[in-house]
Amino acid sequence: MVEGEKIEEGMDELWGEAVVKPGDGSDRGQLFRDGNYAMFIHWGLYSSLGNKVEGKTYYGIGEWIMNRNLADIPVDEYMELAGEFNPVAFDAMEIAQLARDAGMKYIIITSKHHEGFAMYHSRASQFNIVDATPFKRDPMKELAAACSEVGIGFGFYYSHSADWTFPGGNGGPKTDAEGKPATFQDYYEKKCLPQVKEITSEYGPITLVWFDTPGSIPKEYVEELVQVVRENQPDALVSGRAGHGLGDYLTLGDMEVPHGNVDGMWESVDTTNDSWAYAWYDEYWKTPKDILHLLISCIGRGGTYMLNVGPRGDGSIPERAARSLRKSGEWIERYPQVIYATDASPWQHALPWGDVTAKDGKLFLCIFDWPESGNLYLPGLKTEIKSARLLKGDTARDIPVGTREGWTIFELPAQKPEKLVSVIEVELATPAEVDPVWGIDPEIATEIFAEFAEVTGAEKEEKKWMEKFGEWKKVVHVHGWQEGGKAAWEADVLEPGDYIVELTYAGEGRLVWGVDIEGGEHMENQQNSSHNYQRFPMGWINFPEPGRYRVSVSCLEGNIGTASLKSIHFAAVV
Ligand code: JFZ
Repeated sequence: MVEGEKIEEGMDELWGEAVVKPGDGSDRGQLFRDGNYAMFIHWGLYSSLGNKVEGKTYYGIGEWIMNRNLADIPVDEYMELAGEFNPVAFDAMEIAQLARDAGMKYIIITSKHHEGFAMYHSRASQFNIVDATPFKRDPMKELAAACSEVGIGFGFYYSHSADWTFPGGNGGPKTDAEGKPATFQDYYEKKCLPQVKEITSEYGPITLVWFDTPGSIPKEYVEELVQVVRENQPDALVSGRAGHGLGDYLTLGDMEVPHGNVDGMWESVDTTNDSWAYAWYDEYWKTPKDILHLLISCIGRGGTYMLNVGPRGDGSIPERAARSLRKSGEWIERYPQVIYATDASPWQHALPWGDVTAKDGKLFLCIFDWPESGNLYLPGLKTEIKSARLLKGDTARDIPVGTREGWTIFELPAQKPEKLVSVIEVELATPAEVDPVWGIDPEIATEIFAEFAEVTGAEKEEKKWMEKFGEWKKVVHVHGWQEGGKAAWEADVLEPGDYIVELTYAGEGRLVWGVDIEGGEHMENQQNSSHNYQRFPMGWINFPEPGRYRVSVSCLEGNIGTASLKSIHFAAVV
């Protein structure tokens, strides 16, 4: 390659089409059906920089540090980092034990990320942790052994398309050492294929190969890579980001928990702070409660959650991340029945106070926001309840249940039994039958997303943007409002009376919105807007009786062309 050559492609070019088919129902799916929760680890040469290069900090996902949007480091200079890489604090048993204590069922770790450095002993490339560093050990051998010792699964992340330091890799140097043009095929044959053979044959049984960011990789290469995994590891899953629909399951966008249930086999990947790889400044950690909330929501929507930690360059795990994982893990250890091998919520979306998982004729109502009134309101359940018990670890107490206007009402003590998430176990007389209609909670503010609206005279669309480097956000919004355009929802009301209505939207400048109850009140109000999605108050509206209502929102005046609606909120006036 040419001295000082830099990588050219940005984030969009490298990603390509990430979408896939749902699971084929083979035995390979067992991992997701039982597991539901895994540890992801991003660890490589970039970890030793931690987003600081020659005294200057670059903000964004750490594993992209050499990219032109961050420190823009020339390839040869970057490769020299290996000579100093010496993760002496790496302790495979400690990491495996942490994952186990966290309640995670397997670990997926970067064998090679876009930087091209093999974190294991590769024969296909000298640019690896055994041959190119003073460390000289193969940490992947150690971690594979440690995982098997503590009884959890082990698997690899492998960046098959992007390789920023090998000639011909996507985003990598365009010429080889002699300055001759290099093709993707060169990279594929000399490095990618042999390395995928290595990681699938030299580390014992692995649970999953997590290919990432297919970019422009041609289909026949992906077919061959998947074939290699099938032959060497017949029980291993292949991630959806292998590309060309050849993976076993769908990986949603990063850090994305869907609002509605998603069928088929899928996972959501997320990280304990805001970066996948270690970033020295990033101390914005998910709390134990955040972690449980995200995990339970994922399971409630029918998926699996994989949560990342980024070890430092010396191999140690940031203590705050470890603490959050252990704390949430202690909760999971008390309530494994709520998490493992459970099914999605029959309500198909979150409820104002929490979320639901289900298993063997039981519902687990997971309460994130404990209601102060002593009543928990559940809309739409049509099945007879045999028993309802408020759990406290291994002990449980029966709680009174009543019904009114099609709602089920649980009587709760004033004190919540658990600081993080309290659980009511509901045993049903017959399989759960639920009307997944939205209920406007009498006590806890209820947010209903535009995603679920019936839209006329406007557009409902998914929008994706990069909030900051490496942080992708997604929203389903309603925009393109025409005269008379409406986003409408059906919702059940239990307690009649006045409710405060707020809207979450983005836009520019002044906007006037209208809210209508079909056959009832109309209200409208003017507010400013923001380029970020923010919540703006609209006013009070009255639901005169209990029952089902149809509520609609329209954009009436102002910079209507910029108006982008995300959700509507209702909170009972107290
Ligand atoms: C990719 C990588 O580029 C990143 O470094 C990290 O490994 C992450 C887990 O995966 O980034 C992506 C790829 C696809 C999406 C988002 C981030 N996506 O489709 O939303």
